[in-house]
Amino acid sequence: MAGMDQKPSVQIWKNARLASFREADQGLGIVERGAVAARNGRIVFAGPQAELPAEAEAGAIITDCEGRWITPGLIDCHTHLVHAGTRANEFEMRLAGATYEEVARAGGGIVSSVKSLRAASEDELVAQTLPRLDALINEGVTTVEIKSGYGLDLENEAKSLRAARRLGAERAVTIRTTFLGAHALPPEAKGDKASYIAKVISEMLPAIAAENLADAVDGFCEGIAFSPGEIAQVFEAAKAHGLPVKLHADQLSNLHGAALAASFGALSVDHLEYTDEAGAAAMARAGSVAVMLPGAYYFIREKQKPPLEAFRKHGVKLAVATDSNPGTSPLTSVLLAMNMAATLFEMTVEECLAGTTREAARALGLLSETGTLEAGKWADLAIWDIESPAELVYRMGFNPLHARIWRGQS
Ligand code: DI6
Ligand code: FE
Repeated sequence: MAGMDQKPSVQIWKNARLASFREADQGLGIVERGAVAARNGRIVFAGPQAELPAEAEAGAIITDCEGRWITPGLIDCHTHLVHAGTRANEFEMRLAGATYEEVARAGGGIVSSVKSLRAASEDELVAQTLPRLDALINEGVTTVEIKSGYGLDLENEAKSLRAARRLGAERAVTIRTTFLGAHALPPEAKGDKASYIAKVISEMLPAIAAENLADAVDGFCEGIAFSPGEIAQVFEAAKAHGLPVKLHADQLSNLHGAALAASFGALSVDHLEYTDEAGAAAMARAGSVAVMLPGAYYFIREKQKPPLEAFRKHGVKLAVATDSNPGTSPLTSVLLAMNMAATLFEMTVEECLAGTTREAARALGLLSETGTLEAGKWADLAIWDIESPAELVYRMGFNPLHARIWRGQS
């Protein structure tokens, strides 16, 4: 009787307003009287309802959206969602006057999250991360990137990435994993960055690649982390394993990380507060997406804003993400990240919305699968109780999600 349980394979969402974010269209790609049809988890039609092929409706499950807006499912393209414990104590230290760098040098910072993560089992990591993932999912997020970087040895980096992969089995969401071994120096390295980087390259990366635990490789290029030369070695190794790269660059100072990442054809370069125009031009040539992380800028009260004008002038694509992490951005709201990008970085509504859909998909190398409402892509949709798309950026701490569809399933 298996056949009786099978759902009709065509689903249609009618009577909707669409913001398709199709690149071929202007602006948000708005269709006022629109419909989306999906079969077997993929969009087969997205456009004016009047053009919906009549034969598609026979036997289909039809949902009347009653004039609600449909956008592509949101994408959080930069998170450190898998971590253990919190750093609320450091937050209190900083409120009492300590800077992020002072906290890090005092043995706090990333290293304190490393201790917590190493003490947690894979099951505990999954359990601690699920509420954060659910917070994103409840806002219409259908794809989440998750980095390692709090393990800093093979066992614990692999544990983090396995936990991240498991989250994708526990929930109806696409997870992309990133190996961030070059995030910080573990305490046992006793200041020897060269030996640690050698270990990342010769021990950790090969094992992680062999187990197919990572979809990309990231690094933290900063005075308190790793130098451009050290990051270049990691990127060479990533390339040798056929893995794309991305970089935390120019967040606290300008080490020309953006240009370095671009020279390796990075999928994205992230943070970028101190990037100069040459860096922006190099990113444009390489097609690397600039990922704006206003949650970290806000939370550590940075003063320097990323050079949005230079990015626009050179045609760099802009994404927006939460950077969800326990130290500098304990944020699990893509909607609030968009509001911050608009308010703090003066990004437009269109930039913010494209930055959490189409451009976030591009930043993950997933633009052919998701990020816009177009035939052939996964049926990843967010259906909203709003009057206009600007409301998604405008409101603070309010969630107007009506329904979320991941690969055709609600
Ligand atoms: N930049 C960040 O903002 C986070 N990592 C990074 O490379 C901070 C991570 C932390 O402080 O735990
Ligand atoms: Fe980050």
